[in-house]
Amino acid sequence: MRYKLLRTSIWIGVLALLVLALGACTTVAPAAPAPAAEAPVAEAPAAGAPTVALIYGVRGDGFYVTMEAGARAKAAELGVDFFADGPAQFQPSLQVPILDAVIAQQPDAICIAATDRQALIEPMRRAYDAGIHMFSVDTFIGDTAGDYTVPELDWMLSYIGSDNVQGGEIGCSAIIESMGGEGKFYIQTTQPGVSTVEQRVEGCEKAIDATNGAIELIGMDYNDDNAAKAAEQTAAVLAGNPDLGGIFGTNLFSARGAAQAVANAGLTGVVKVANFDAPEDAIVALQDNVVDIVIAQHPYEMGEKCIEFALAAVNGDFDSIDRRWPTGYTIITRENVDTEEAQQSIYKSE
Ligand code: T6T
Repeated sequence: MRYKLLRTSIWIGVLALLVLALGACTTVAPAAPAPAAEAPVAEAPAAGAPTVALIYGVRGDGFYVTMEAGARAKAAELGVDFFADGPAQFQPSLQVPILDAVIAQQPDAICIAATDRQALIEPMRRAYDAGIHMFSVDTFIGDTAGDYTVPELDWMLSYIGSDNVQGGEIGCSAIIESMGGEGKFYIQTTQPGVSTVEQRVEGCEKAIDATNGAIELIGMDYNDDNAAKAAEQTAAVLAGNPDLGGIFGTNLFSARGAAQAVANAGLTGVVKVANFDAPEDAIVALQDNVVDIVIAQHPYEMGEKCIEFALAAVNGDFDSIDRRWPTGYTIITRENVDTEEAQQSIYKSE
């Protein structure tokens, strides 16, 4: 009975948020796209089929695997030559050489998930200076929260990705609700300088602040996008804080590690977990009560949209490119996990 009430209250909390912000549906619709881009100073389209490259954040991450699948399918549909590459670890020092190698191949456009909001500005600008149309997918660069209309970043044609502040707030509000609105809270995240996870933390802190001190944030650890490290750090926090009530894992690896630590400590159902990202194992953890909400992004759509925009740029149709394309979420709970919509939002693993 207690469990049923708990589940219901999680669901009501999530629904309340969604109803307030966006309407009573588990799909969180994106906000209206930002105005169209101005035509950049870029070279004329190459003869023959245009080529678009996707440079993702890290290899083997279901989120980027799914994004690549969306981009590849859309490229095949629209007659675009497509290739993708990315580093073995989520690190600018490994991603920049890949970007440089891609620039040398002179594609018409690059869709890139920058692994650092500052370190990638200059290398990405090099690509633009080489006449390549530039798009951000997932993460953005700079300090303007993904606003590419500002003069210093107006060479970037679009930022295609989730509203990450909103996502963090949804996840943490749901967990706070399931904690009865009070208690100790902890955040597992990847590394500083990554726009997406930084914004998710910001959204989570908004939810915590809204409790006026009833929820205490006892700490946040950086796991370098490594689930084993996240599990180790979370285990130490659980051991030192037997009254911990809730955890937010800000991405796939952070949440995977946090969930493993909670299960290993025998605290399933006692410590509530908000799981950002939706790989298969997060869905299993949800069904096993180890995590309580899964926030699925729409990476397939990010990949598709970037190819569409890239082709528009190659064709000189800049008016049809939105500077900002938010992709929305599917919020998965134990109530709706078996629906077609929830099942379709689970990330691909290969
Ligand atoms: O959460 C996604 C992505 O949005 C983020 O920028 C990095 O981590 C993921 O790829 C999941 O591992």
